[in-house]
Amino acid sequence: MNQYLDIKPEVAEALAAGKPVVALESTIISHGMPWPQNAETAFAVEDMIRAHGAVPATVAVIGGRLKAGLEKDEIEYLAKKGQAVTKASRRDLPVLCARGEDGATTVAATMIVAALAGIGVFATGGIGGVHRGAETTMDISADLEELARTPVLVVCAGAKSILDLGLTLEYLETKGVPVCGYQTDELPAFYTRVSGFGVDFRADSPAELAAAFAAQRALGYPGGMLCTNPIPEQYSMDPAVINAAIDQAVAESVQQGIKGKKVTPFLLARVKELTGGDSLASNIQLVLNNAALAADTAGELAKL
Ligand code: PSU
Ligand code: MN
Repeated sequence: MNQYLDIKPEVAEALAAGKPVVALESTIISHGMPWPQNAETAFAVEDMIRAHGAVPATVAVIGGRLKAGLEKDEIEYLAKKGQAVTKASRRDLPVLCARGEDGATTVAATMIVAALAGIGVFATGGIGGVHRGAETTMDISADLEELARTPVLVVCAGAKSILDLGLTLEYLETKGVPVCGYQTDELPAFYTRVSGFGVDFRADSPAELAAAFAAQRALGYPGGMLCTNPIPEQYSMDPAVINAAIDQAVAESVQQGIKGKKVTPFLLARVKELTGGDSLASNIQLVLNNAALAADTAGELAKL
């Protein structure tokens, strides 16, 4: 096992027994939601995964250790510390390990730790992607590169239109990352079920999704797969309301010269302020929905 990795005993036992395990990220806890909803959601997501027959492994860096599976007090610690925790993507892990520091892992960093631990399925809310204006800023999330190189199935609700969704799909196509729509032919846009962009393939059941990912593994591809799962109808938001908030947040980020790793947390926080509690409630529901699908798919994968 890697010298920096700690696998929670419950997770290690499940992996050794070939039982389904689902990884979860922690940037969503520290940077994606406010206290105390962030801790409540993290616990509810773990409960949802258990209710669907899998073992949850929330990932983070604590004191320089890469944790595959957190204890409740560790989740609470990250949730309370919030934005003061380092947002950790691929490039940040080595320094945090060397210095013995804490980090909340993004999709990219969570995939790295999941793969080191032997976990194949990961549930989250939204992934990073190609930002609007990337043709001049070159702001492209390391999440996309990680999907190209690390063999983990990531279940999300699509990407927020804080990103350029068309360019994000082009990038994934170039990198050979299969993009699945779960029970849909269209890429969902996180708060809404539609985006106007098509996905590569559609899966209508966890078994179908698991079979596609198993085939990708059998082909020996280095990279992962992205499953986009639309937000349940009753929690989806009015596209006009959410898109107005997103447009305003993007304009403010440009005016204020926000750059680098601060861009995404700035946009997420601003969209949340502009839309009040509505977007937070939707965000929580879609993460729960993704957790259930990821757990069911991990269960199907374990049978193959
Ligand atoms: N998009 C969301 N919610 C999130 C994130 C992105 O809708 O919480 C977080 C995830 O952890 C994602 C990270 O991996 O932001 C991407 O950051 P960046 O764009 O800086 O790579
Ligand atoms: Mn970026």
